[in-house]
Amino acid sequence: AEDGYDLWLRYAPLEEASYATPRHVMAACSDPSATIDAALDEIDRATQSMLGEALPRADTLQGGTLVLASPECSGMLENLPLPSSYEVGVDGYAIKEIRHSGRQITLISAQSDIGVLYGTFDYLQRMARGQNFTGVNIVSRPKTQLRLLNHWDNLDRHVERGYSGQSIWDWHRLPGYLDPKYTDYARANASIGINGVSLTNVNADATVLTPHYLEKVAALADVFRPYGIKVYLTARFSAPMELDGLPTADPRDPAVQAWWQDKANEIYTYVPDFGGFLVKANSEGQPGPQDYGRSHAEGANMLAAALEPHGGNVMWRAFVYSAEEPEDRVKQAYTEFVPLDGQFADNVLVQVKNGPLDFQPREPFHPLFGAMPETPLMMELQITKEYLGFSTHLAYLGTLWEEVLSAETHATDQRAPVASVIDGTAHDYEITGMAGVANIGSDRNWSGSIFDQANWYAFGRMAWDPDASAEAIARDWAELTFSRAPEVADIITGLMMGSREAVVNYMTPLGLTHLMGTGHHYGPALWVDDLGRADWTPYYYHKAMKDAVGFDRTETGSNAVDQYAGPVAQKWAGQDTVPDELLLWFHRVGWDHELDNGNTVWEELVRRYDLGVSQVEDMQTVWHSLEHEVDAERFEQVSAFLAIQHQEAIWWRDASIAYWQSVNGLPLPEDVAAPA
Ligand code: GCW
Repeated sequence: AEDGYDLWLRYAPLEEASYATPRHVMAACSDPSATIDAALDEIDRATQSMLGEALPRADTLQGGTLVLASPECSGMLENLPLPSSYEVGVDGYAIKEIRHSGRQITLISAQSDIGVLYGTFDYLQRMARGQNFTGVNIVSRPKTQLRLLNHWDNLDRHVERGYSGQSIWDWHRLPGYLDPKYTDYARANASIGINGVSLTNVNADATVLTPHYLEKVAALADVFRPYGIKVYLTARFSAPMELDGLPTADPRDPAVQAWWQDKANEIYTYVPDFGGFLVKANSEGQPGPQDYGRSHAEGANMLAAALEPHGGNVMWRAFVYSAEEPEDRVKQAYTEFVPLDGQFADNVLVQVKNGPLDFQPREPFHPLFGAMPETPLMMELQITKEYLGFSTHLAYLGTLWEEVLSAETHATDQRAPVASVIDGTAHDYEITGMAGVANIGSDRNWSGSIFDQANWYAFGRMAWDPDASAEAIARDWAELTFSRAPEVADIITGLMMGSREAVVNYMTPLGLTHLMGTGHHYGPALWVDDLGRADWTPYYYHKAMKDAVGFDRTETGSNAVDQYAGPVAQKWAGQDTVPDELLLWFHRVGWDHELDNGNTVWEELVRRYDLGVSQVEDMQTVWHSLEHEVDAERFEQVSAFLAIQHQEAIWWRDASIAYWQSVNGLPLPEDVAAPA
């Protein structure tokens, strides 16, 4: 059934095989590792599905053989030209058609078996997209080292901000029962280069660190290992107190340090290649080093010291802000972390959300990017759509991520786009990484909707290559998921490329932000002004009054704009130079403030809300044109979700306009259609 379970690994039958389609497959070693076996299995499965029968295995070289080889797997064939580590790094790969011992072969090779597996997935996906392999010559290496999914999954299987069912980790049945889904999950991740998963919620308690759970964690790690995926866990800072009754969790206390060292040693007896800890500390009520007057660096370094002998890393989140702190929320992380630059241990990465607020439909890039040259910064993206309509609204996030990754920080003499900070080139970081908050759950289609699978896919591709094009990724996904017919793939790619801007238009145009319903973050709540916590209150973010709207973050206001490098700050500080998209994020202006296109802010707001609704209508029309190109099951589900999105875009528009009018008393602009 076309229920979405197969994700982008559907391997739809090929009408005709490319001329250079191999006739046999072989690994260049007689006793392949579990990873090479996984690659061979994937080739079986994929060719069975695409070509009607699995490629036969060859044990001697013949013309037309697909050969898998690495330094570990080369014994059976002499003098195979393996790529150098300069070309492919530890886990990149090469796919080449070559002549070897007088035979024409296709060689997938790497410096490691996992590189071969990545190359195999790339090869099979290209085959699925109908690529012709004659003379193929592909070299790919990831630009970041740590490419992680962060699950916000609790042990009771509730997923924080999850919209696709319960957690896929069935803790109750682990370790005795290994759901085959875990293997499919690992395949999907490996197919896009993801090499780590943090299993538990950053808000979870410390239970997962107990032996009873570590056994279960070990069972998952065993399933993932052949696919190159390491397991990480969240480490609640107060764990020594909660699990073993220590009187304190102060990172300077030797007993606390010893506790973490013992705990790390213990974890490695269960999971010898354990990746490390992900930590949310002193943020939204979580315990942390500041409870004892210690800095984030001291806290992170204590955990880092415990992991260091085993080669593990600490990912310390920079998502910190507090209600007691009067400083503008979007400034607080920079204020706290920049002074700590250079103080973190070598195996610590600071994990920073793409923007300074919280995964909004649009934010400027986080000012920490470029501001911590001595501290490896990872980027944290949110794949699950907490603020973008959960799993019913169609919003392809590739464009959102491309926007932030390509933004220029001007942190060095070069323009230093955010991507160059993340891939380590701007500041010569020793370790690099990217994390995505997973949108995966127990739903049959994994992600809650078919189009949300594209966000998982795009995350992996962009973690591998932060300079990748959102459009190219959308097209690859559309071809793999729906159809390799160019007309169909074009239409679906177009639909995806405009989708996020539609959401921005009907929810938070012109730099407005954080106007969603309190707590659940679904639907408009612009009018909420009395939550008792300014930093969670919509009014705090728009500050609309009779004469003006927007948050002044220039010198005359919070001056958050000053946290950016000179050229960026200058541009955004000017009401005439800031792009319209960020106007009300940085500025407070009159409703009659005129924009470049001649509209007043009021007129433009109304126009954009309307545009957002009509963009969703266009998406519906376009989707309906595909009725006969897409299977009925997926067609109907997408259609129904688009209808929900349409209704809710109208809800956003009408509620927003009505609220603004109750404040500014202005009539609807004349040339703009009245809300239905
Ligand atoms: O986006 C906000 C969410 C919280 C989340 C927090 C965080 C895990 O509303 O649910 O908690 O961010 O990133 O820590």
